[in-house]
Amino acid sequence: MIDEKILGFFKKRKDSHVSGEELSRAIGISRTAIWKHIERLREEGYDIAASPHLGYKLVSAPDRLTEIELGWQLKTEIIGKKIISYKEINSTNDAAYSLAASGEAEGTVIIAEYQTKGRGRLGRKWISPKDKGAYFSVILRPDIPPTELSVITLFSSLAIAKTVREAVGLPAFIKWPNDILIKGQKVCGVLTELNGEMDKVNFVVAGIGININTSKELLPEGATSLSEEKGARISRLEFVRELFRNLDEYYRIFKNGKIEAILKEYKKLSSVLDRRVQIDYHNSLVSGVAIDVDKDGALILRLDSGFHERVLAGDVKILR
Ligand code: BT5
Repeated sequence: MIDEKILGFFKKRKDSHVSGEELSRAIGISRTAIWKHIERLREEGYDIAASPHLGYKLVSAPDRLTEIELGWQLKTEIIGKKIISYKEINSTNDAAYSLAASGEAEGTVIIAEYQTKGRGRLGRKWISPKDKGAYFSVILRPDIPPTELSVITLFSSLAIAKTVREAVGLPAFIKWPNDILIKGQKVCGVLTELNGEMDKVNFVVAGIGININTSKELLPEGATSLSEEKGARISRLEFVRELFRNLDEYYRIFKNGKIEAILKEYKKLSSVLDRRVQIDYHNSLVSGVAIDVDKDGALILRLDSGFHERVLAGDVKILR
């Protein structure tokens, strides 16, 4: 809280100094205590200049995904109202799941700079190189039956693709159900998990892993990062803050029942629609032309027999 207050002062003053005296009076702790906090912030990567007559001045903040930096004037209504940040964690999805199970509010985000057990679907691994990407999970409490879980993946993917396009200027597409691709390479994956009963969802954890400043050598074959594609380092903080805003906006549109509007945008960015695909679902293969995504987030295939098949999950291979 004190670090937050000190940083708040710096940010309001932008380019001018704040004296130790003023900080001490405003925050209600001694000047020595202020100095100790400044030292701690410096250890965190904040470049804070000190001058004997003028006081302290923030020269630059680190590109760290901390609750203080991410939450600063974020102005979202639901997503990120509370942010809990870690330097290292096993999996943000696991942490969010247990918090949600003990009553944590909707919108809370768990984010980490490194995951020792980042997970994909079906027990697969999500490689999470330290300080390079963004790995976070959002707790949601939507009023939907479990069969509509895919809709959460759907609007999350759309928010990610839109952020990549607008904030970074790269041509991101969505590969149903949960991949974001740039030029056919995976830059982001979404892992949506739920806790519920037959007809009611208690909570959903939407986990997002995105490669931001990650070099290709650290990633599996067929993966890429925003910086590799852009040819420049990306501000992770700015990107993630913008992503929170877009997730917030699409979640609110979804809550207002405007799924058709989301689908319309989604379909424009789909890399599978109108393509011939093969889907691996629980080790059974089905192929056909992907012709639609319905309001539950299911993919509709036109099989060679002419029949339509509705697929709720699976791994898609684009054949042509
Ligand atoms: C996914 O699974 O794509 C969902 C990934 C979700 C990760 C986030 S990070 C925050 C939160 N906490 C977690 O523990 N997880 C979520 P799936 O469609 O099953 O894809 C997994 C496959 O993607 C792996 O088998 C690899 O082939 C590939 N992969 C692994 N790490 C990758 C990376 N960093 N970038 C691109 N591809 C990767």
